[in-house]
Formats: sequence, C-alpha cells, structure tokens
Amino acid sequence: MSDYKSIFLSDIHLGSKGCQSDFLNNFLNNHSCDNLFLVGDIIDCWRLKSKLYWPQSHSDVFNNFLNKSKEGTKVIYITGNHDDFLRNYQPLELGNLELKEEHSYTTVKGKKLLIIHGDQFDVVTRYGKRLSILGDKIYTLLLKINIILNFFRSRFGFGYWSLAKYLKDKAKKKVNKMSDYEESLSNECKRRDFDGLVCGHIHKAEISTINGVSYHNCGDWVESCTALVETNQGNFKIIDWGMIERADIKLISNG
Ligand SMILES: [Mn+2]
Repeated sequence: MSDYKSIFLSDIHLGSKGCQSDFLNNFLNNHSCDNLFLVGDIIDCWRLKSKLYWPQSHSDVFNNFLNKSKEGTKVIYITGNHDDFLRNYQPLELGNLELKEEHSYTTVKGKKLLIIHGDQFDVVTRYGKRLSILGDKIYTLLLKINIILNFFRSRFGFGYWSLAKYLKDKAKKKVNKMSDYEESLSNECKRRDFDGLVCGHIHKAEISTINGVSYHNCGDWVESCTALVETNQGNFKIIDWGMIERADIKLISNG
C-alpha cells in the first residue's frame, strides 16, 4: 500500500533560483502515493524566458515524477499561470501522465473536489499579466535579499525566517486581497456543485472551510516547503517538510 492515497503539490517554480528542489527531492524520495497532483506553477517559464537557470536538482524533480508514474502512480499535471505555455497542449494523456487545466477528484470519503491552480480567479494575474510580471520581479528581488538575510541569521544562530512571507502576510492584512481570491474560488465551487477544492497560486498552505466549501491550498516549494496529502483513510493534512527536515537536522546534530 502507498503511504498516501494522494499527494498534492503546487508552486514548485522549477527554473527559478528560489525553488527548494533539494527539499522537494527528499520529500518525494520518502513518500509514495496512488495519485500525484501537480497543481500548477511547476515550471516557471516567466523566469526561463529571461535567463536560463536549470541545475541538475531541477531535472531530478522531473525524474522523480516520471519514476513515480512508471511505478504506477497516476500523475496529473494541472497548469498554472507560470507554466501557461503548456496550456496550448492540454488536454493531453500519455499513459499514467495527464496534462489538463482542471480535474474533478472524488476523495476516499466520496467528496467531489475541484482541482485547479487558481490564477483564473485572481484579478491581478487575469487582467494584467504585465503588472503581475513586475510584481514577480520585485518578489524575486525579495527572495534574493532573503537568502542573504538568512545566511547572516544562521551565522548568528537564528532560525530560518522568510522576509517575503512576512511582507505578504502584512499586505494581506491590509488589502485583504487573498480572501477575495478564496471567496471567488468557493463561489465557483458552489456554482458547479463541488464539495470543495484544491488549489495553489497564493503560496499559502491551508485547510479550511469557506462559505461551506472545503478549501485546500497546497502552499509552495519556494517560501515554504509544504505538501497537501490525503491519507488512505481519507483525511487531509498539510506536511511542512521544511520544518520536519530542519527539526531532523537539529536532532541529528544534537545527538
Ligand atoms: Mn500561480
């Protein structure tokens, strides 16, 4: 039996420097599943267009997906706004591999979930690609500052801290844009008779109920290292692999 019925990953951003590919490879090597859902922004072609960045560990992530599919895992790749070039080729089915814009999934407990990246419901990315590319550049800069900041933090014995995440959480409190996003997604679910949804896009892992619709966000592998999983018994939970990994490293070094 696999470790999990389904694993849902989103916002990996392969091809960008911020991608935590080592953490992800480690996570993939340690977990098996019947279904692997890649919920968009897996490859970051916005970054690839400006400058090619593709280390071996990014190819390893892809090999991990393909090996899982060879071993019998059904791999479903849902396209996002950063890998929107793939939207020209969907829907596509290659054996155990599927490429599509959205998927209707029936959970172990019999609930019907809409699996979608979510950019389709984000006013900023939908109506202003230019504006969001600018935002993306600022975000990339923040991630770079973050790497330097954390280098010094670790030298002085402080734990990891994400500047980008801190600023985004602050911004959320101010404009409340994200809750608009969550609300429009939940409205779409209601309209189309889904019990809930699985999405990504805003890089914030979460399991909650919004307007009576169950909301699952996979988080990301740039700022945090989070995966959404469905156990064989049908329970959903978030695995924070960055926290677990770091805790393990600490345990080993302590003892
Ligand atoms: Mn996205």
